[in-house]
Amino acid sequence: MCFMAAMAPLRNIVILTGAGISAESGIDTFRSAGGLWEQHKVEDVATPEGFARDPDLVLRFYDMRRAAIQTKTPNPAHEALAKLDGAWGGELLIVTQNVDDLHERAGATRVLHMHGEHLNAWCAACDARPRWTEPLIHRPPCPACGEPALRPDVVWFGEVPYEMDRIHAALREADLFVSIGTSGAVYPAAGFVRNARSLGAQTLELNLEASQGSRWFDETRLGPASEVVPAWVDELLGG
Ligand code: BV8
Repeated sequence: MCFMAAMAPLRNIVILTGAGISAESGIDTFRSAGGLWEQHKVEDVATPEGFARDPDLVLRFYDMRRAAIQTKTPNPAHEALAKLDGAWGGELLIVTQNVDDLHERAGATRVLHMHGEHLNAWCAACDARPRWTEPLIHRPPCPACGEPALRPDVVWFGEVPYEMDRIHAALREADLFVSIGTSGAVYPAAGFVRNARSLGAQTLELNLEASQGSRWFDETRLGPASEVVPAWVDELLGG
């Protein structure tokens, strides 16, 4: 049942994206077979404790991914969201769990990286967040303070995601919440659909397969993002 046709006029949209939207660009997801976490125990590479225990392992894990994303390109799903961003007259916020820059490279501007970005570093000495495309394993000096104290600017487990107040303000105003390419395994992102529902928004999930949160969505459309996302955007803009 397509509820879109029966919806009240749409003004404000919040879109949550996860690794699945970048999968067809050749960027590994976390939990699919052979995904990122299978090659590494999460607690070894995506926690402050893991970084303190073995900084070289963690820096190499992120150096490999930072280099990899710079060889990838946006896919039709990123391009469709960028088209929607450019055409949508109401409020629109793309909250991404992804640390790649494919939304921006497709042309989207209203993007919020709640878990940080591969292409930023974060200085533990002076708190600067310089744009960064090179490896960190050799402990390069921070451009701002000169200290060899740069880490990936990525939110690890147990760390607080970025701009939560801005995200919750957008959810409060949302008429439609759309989740794309995420397993619904990690909080607080996995709870946004329930926040949105409780605040009166319609909820739509676009994913390759049912997720841990599918039961909370008014509608779930299954298929690869490169197909289901452009179809949804065309329906929304055409409608
Ligand atoms: C926090 C950055 C406090 C690093 C990531 C018990 C219960 C509830 C919560 C917790 C708990 N114990 C601990 C917690 C908190 C914890 C948590 O949720 N743990 C989980 C494991 C239970 N969360 C935290 O620690 C967070 N911080 O809670 O702080 C706080 C909170 C709010 C306010 C104040 C204080 C911080 C978590 C951030 C961790 N960092 N990433 C990096 O990238 O290296 S997590 C990482 O995994 C992603 O960023 C993402 O968030 C998460 C899930 O990944 P997905 O994007 O969903 O990818 P996944 O592979 O799982 O799924 C891919 C999906 O795509 C699948 O559904 C698949 O079917 C689909 N797909 C595949 N191909 C396609 C496709 N879809 C469409 N097309 C395709 N072609």
